[in-house]
Amino acid sequence: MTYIPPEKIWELTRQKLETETDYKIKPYDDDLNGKIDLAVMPFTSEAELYEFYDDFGDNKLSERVKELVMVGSKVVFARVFRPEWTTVSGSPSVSSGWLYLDGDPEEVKTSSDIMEGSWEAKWAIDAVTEADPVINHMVFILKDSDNYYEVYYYMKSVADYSEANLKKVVGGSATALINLPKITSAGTYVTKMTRYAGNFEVFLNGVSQGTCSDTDVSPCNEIHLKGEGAYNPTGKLRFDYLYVR
Ligand SMILES: [Ca+2]
Repeated sequence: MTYIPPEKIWELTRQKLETETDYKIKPYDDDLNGKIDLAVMPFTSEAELYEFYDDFGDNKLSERVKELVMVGSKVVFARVFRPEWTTVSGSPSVSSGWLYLDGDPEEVKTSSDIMEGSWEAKWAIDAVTEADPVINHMVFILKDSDNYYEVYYYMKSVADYSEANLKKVVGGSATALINLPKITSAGTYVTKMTRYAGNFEVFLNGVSQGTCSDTDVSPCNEIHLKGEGAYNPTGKLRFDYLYVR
């Protein structure tokens, strides 16, 4: 029997989904060797393809519910669908489809090997004050705790006291790669980071905030989401979804 590596199975599946209009993917584990998390039922509508997809719609961080999810009229098909998250610190909670990281700190992590693509997260903050920060770390590419790329928001109600950037940490030393608009008020935000051939671009609410080239951190082993700000518990940092494609 010929060995097909998992990434090749995904590529073949992707080609099949993209080229056939009346496809039938057999149930999970039947002929995909369990390497793909979500099987698509016999179906004739279009699929929305993701490398990684989590909507927190099952209100869980572990023992995830792998139900069929639609985005508009398209069925979600993901190489990694609703992954298992491990709590790094605090007591993260999930309710009404939102992941809450509103302790000081609260952090979760999951495995990821994705070095290229488009990471998008929708998140919200209920309150921003002058006195105490709420900090949002979206660590989309992490090799280890001293080497990673993150989108970082240190939020207060006064811009001079706030900070926002795409940051790289190499050997424990941080460098801002792209400065982003400071967030000084409550609201719901969509942050997207793209990276192709080492070229980063970051978007806030669909608007590009700049580009840069960097290849110092490799490979990727994990994604982390981390909130800080128990001094401002009304902040309630939370995430609606995170996906990569
Ligand atoms: Ca959600």
